[in-house]
Amino acid sequence: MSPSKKRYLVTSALPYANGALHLGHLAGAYLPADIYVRYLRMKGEEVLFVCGSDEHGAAITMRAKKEGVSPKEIIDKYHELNKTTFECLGISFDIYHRTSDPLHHETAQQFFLRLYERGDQFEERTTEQYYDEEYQQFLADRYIVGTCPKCGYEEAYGDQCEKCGSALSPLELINPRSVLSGKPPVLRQTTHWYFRLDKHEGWLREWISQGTLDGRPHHDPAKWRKHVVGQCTSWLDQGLQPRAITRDLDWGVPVPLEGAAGKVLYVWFDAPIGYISATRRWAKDQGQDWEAWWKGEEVQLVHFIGKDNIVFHCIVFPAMLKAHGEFALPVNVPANQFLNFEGQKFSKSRGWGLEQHEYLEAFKDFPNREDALRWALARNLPENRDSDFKWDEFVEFHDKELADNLGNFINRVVVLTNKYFGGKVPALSGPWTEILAPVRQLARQWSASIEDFNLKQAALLFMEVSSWGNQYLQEQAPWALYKEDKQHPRLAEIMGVALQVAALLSMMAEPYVPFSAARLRKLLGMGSLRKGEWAEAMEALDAGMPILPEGHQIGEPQILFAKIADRKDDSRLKIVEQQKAKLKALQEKAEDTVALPYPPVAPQIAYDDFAKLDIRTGTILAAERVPKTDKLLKLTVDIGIEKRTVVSGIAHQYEPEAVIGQRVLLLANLAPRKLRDILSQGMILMAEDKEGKLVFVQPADPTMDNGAKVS
Ligand code: B3M
Ligand code: ZN
Repeated sequence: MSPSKKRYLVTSALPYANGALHLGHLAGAYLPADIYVRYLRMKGEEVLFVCGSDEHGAAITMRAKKEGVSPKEIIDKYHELNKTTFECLGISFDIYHRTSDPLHHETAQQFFLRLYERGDQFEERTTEQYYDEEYQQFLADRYIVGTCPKCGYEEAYGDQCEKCGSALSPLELINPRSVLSGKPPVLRQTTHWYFRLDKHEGWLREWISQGTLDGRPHHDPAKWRKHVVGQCTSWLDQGLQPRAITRDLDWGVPVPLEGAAGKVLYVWFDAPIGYISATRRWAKDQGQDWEAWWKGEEVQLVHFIGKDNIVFHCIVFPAMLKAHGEFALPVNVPANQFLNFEGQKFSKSRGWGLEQHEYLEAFKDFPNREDALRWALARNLPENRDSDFKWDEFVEFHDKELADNLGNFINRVVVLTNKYFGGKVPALSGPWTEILAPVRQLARQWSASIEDFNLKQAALLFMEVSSWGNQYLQEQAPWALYKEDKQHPRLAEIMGVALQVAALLSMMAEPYVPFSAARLRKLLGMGSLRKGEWAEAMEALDAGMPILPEGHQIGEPQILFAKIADRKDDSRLKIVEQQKAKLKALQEKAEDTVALPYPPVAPQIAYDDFAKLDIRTGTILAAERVPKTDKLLKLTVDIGIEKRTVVSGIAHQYEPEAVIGQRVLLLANLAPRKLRDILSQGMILMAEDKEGKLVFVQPADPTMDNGAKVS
């Protein structure tokens, strides 16, 4: 249990300073890291916990454009908001740095130059990229929108279609437009530096699958989460390619080379280096040596992130560190899956979810708001699968576990110790160490679970210790003995045991509910938690010594947790009800908008009316645009028995080449009509969705003959 000689450098993903963070972010990368470092500190380990704002990239400049302000105004605003919100929630970073700090620019540039000077890590490539002539600048992927080639969505971004989820490159977009000028961009040549990730594939594979580095054991791969290893393996299996690590942009860390004016480092190149510059800034302020935290055998680097950042932390950044040399690689990257909110994904545009600062604001009169949230999230962390935040569980976890279980036990211990012994810890007597054996066992499991990043399991073990305490008191019923004899010899043993359990709980509470832990310790007269106190307590118990010695004075009884669902005071439950009502309204609105755009079903017809329609299966053989029209295609359709010419109003969505060979259904006995001098002999059946998107209706089996009748 005693601390190791290791140095733990723990990081949480650097959030973009372009907006507020929601509860899913908190559960993903910040709360778990905080639980872990608070534990390490009380175990007596050397630990440094760094984070900060990611202030570069198109995420920031787009936001600035949207709000009509400078990028600097955006980062200053959201850096401050996120920093103070984390502080309020007790996320105990040693430093919350920012990548706009000149020290970061310097660190990132030095890093880049070191790789550049190695000669074999970078490659220069000249390619054609979109350029906005009016704004005279190259366009980042997010600055180009156009029609998705996969699904036809017209507002797809240059890197991704938000409608169908396909990853895209800007050159694939149909009818691309610049977000800046709204005009079609032109292609221009530009030169960039590419990081030769392909050269790192071999050792990365061994490192990920076996946990070996340079032929030596580095970490235990069995302790990495399966989904993390799985994602890395599938990436490696696809083969690593050189990746562009510079961009044409006027916001970011300038590329420190001659002739690179107007170019900056790609945000995902400089952001992880932010962990290093945060360490440097902290060390500078403390008069310490930053390198001790990044270089050498003792360094234990651990990255807490969400699953969307796995590849950058497990493949790209390790490759950068290795290419640089000297730096330690992460011993674990306990990436979390996603948290949903009442059964649905968080969505800023729909207003579904809750931001951290909104939560704090809504519950501002609730004295235990920080821990209530921390507990509800910790209790249900999305460690190996997505999990769901539910308001009813938020209430239940707080009231049943913190208030009824933990609060009740502590209250009994404090009340009874005051009553029987004037608030002084009695001399421990009897077989108290044996009685405590199951608790010590649970406490050891708790430690091991946290060290293995099973933080949710450790939360449950913490509650188990509290349940053990309640059950112990219930079974021993010291109140009955006291009634019998105020000096009953067993009272000291029972209360002595219960007090040690309470002392352990005050420490086990610290990583999860630190605000309550502090109040609990005050109640037990324990003062503020010292570094290494957990290890000392466990050693004391193992040596048959109590944590709270005889004669130690505890405080007066006090309620630790006011319930949310409190019959006498419904103010807290009311806030929860308001939150639920807000979601219900959103849900109803969403259901309405989905239902509306399609027309109601038309008036009934007789079967004979339907039987008049002669619909046949067919194939489009040829297609061409009807000159001087936007919408019309002239099609030649084979319907088995004959070929038909049909004019169809789909040219705004389908290129002629794209429809040749398309199977269709054709209404064959529609009276012919002349459109732009072409006689159209029939009509192709199409379905139209609420966005106006048209799709062909066709036989589900492609081997079906042309000419078959539909009825
Ligand atoms: N800012 C992306 C994100 O916030 C990015 C993380 C950087 S960690 C070095 O999800
Ligand atoms: Zn799409």
